[in-house]
Amino acid sequence: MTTQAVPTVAQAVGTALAELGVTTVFGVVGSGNFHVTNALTAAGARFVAARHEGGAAVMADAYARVSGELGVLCVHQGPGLTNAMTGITEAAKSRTPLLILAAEATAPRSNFHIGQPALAAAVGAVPERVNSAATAAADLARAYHIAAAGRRTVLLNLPLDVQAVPAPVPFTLPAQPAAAGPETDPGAIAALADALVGAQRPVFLAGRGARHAKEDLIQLSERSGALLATSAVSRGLFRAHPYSLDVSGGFATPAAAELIRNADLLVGWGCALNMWTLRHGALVGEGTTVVQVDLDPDALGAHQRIDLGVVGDTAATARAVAANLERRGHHAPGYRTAKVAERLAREGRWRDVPFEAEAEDGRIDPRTLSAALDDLLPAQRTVAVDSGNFMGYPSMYLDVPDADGFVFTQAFQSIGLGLATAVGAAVARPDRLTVAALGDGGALMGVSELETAVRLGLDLLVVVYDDEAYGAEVHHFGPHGHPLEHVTFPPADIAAIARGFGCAGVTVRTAADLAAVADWINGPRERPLLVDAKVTRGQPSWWLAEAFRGHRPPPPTAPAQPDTRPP
Ligand SMILES: Cc1ncc(C[n+]2csc(CCOP(=O)(O)OP(=O)(O)O)c2C)c(N)n1
Ligand SMILES: [Mg+2]
Repeated sequence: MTTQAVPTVAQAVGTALAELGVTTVFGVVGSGNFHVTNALTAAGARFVAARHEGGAAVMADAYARVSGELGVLCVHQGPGLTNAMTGITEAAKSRTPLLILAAEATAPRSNFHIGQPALAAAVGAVPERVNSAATAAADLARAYHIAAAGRRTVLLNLPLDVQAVPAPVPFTLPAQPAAAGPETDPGAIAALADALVGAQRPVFLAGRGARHAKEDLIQLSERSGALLATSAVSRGLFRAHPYSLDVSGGFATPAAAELIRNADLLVGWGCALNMWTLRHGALVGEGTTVVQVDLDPDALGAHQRIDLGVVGDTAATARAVAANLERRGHHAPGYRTAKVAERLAREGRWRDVPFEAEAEDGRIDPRTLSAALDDLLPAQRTVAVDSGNFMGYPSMYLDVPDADGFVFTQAFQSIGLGLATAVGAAVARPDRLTVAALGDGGALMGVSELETAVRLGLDLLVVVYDDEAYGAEVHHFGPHGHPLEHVTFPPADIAAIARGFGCAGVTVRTAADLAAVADWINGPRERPLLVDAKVTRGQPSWWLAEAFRGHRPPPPTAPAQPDTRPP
């Protein structure tokens, strides 16, 4: 920390952010963000140094999701920002409140110069800039407000020349206008109440926008007899509730899918009702009434035809509808019959669904692995999942204690984010064991953050579902006779790689090999453990075919002649 009397703009910005309440900042430090980072930490914030900006961005996103705080990422100009772009895109698509402090090369001929605002805009982040010393406090206040109150991912560019000049004294941030929530139309409240009164088998689907509305939704569901389901990102919200269906969509158990399909009323609460949650509409029965409640009018009906759209906060709307039902004396058992309760108790979890383990020499069925891990892990856990064919196994076999216990950075469907997601979540919840569930492809893509996990001393278990392949592509294209040489790999000793980073490492080929995992879990857990689980390769996961329907046309059968077109 320099001792000059008048702080520079860089120093004033860092200090002001810590004073605004920023506690934790993720990043990689270069010359351009050196001073702002030091000012943040001098004023009391914690800086978590990642090994790649892609990891830092995802850590900041996951930290925000789990802690409920504003996420803050701090990067060098140019490549520091481009390295972070995939994580920034994930955050922007997820509406994560995230403030990115990025140095910005001012000289157009600098090697570091790129169009940073255009880059942000291209991925749905909000470009902002500290334009001058005179406007710096107002610029910072505006960017912070858009990110925190507006729940947006904001790129605050910090031009190098502006950073270096003295800041105004005092450096006072102007107050920002209080956000006015939308007035919910009383007619829409009454219409939703009418729909609930008329329904015999209502089901609630709670998305990210209902994470804060748990208690209000449970109360309304009790009054109206609704079953409770979530989208994948809100998994865990209704955990342990006797009428919880867990996740709706591709991850749903057969029992949950059938109960949702047989609903006569579906109400989406802060939930996009997209193809993932409704299996391309297959979970919407013929004649089912669909209602959607969302803060954002543009979200209504965007993915799924709806019969009624309600603009409003999910918690406030649920309370208003419950009050309406109370006035009418409506209190119905609805879908909450003894038969449904029994069925959910019997077959409400994937772990209750029988399967025949796939046999392959020296390899373990991913379901056997996941169920055994679920038994071994402490109940207080955070589960972070990467993308790939394997992803359904940890997502559905590993129980989570609540919605903060499941971190699903899948809005951009990028592989390679799972490990950094787990690191950010572990920083947010050091009281819980964090589990990173990765494919071998995603694990090797994001592997540098193993060093971060070791350095930070995180309570972290990394499980690699290692099929030595991009299994998602193998199972999609293989059955059609396409060549697979670019999506299959020779065996890699990922446990040894992890040991090189300072982790403990175990290779698992049979259920008996899990004894070493149990020892680690029940021991002092002094260093993270990576489990390289050599999983069977014969079958695609149950949800994969469903997922591929969403974003790729069915592959043609392999042509007789070699085909060099990209898939
Ligand atoms: C950054 C990125 N690159 C490529 C893809 C395409 N892709 C989707 S799944 C997948 C395979 C992932 O392999 P792995 O992590 O081993 O999981 P598996 O499918 O084998 O279970 C790939 C390459 C992607 N989604 N994101
Ligand atoms: Mg794989």
